[in-house]
Amino acid sequence: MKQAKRFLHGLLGGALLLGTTSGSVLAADPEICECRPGLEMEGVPWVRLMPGDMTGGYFVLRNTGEQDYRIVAAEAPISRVVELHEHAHVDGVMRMRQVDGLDLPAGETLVLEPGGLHLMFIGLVEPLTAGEWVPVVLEFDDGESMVIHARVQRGEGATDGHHGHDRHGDHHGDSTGDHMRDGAGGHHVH
Ligand SMILES: [Cu+2]
Repeated sequence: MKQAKRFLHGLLGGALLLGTTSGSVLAADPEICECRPGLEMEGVPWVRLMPGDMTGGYFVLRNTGEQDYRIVAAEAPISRVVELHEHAHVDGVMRMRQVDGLDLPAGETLVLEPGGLHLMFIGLVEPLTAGEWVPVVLEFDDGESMVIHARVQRGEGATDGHHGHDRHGDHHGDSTGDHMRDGAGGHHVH
């Protein structure tokens, strides 16, 4: 969340602050997931910044509830079509292909990530901008839907659902040796 805010801040400061003054604009982080009961978004959903007219979207969604879910479609204002895709080895080559749905049974976690399941945004209506938030509607097999917000960013390097790559301000006098830092030291998971 912190990271998202800083990103938004930079964006607004850079380009979009045309006569708007208040900091209240900056508080307008979109809700990452207007989740259905039992569902929790882990980390920040993201859309890859890509040249061309299609790109992928990724998120990690946990089902902590009792109810099984199945996502059967998605749509977003940034592209004409959003498909549900998987990567699969076909004759030794990784290919993407469309799937009918994404299952999210009770107690399970649905992971959309580069090289695996993903949302495919096809026919982008205009070029994306890093830091931009994209609303995505996920539609379920029971006719219900929910909105998530994904942030546009460059490839895996940035934040693909892992965290702790960007923790500044933690560098104070660490003279006790590197071996202290083994493991998941600096990662705060919420
Ligand atoms: Cu794809």
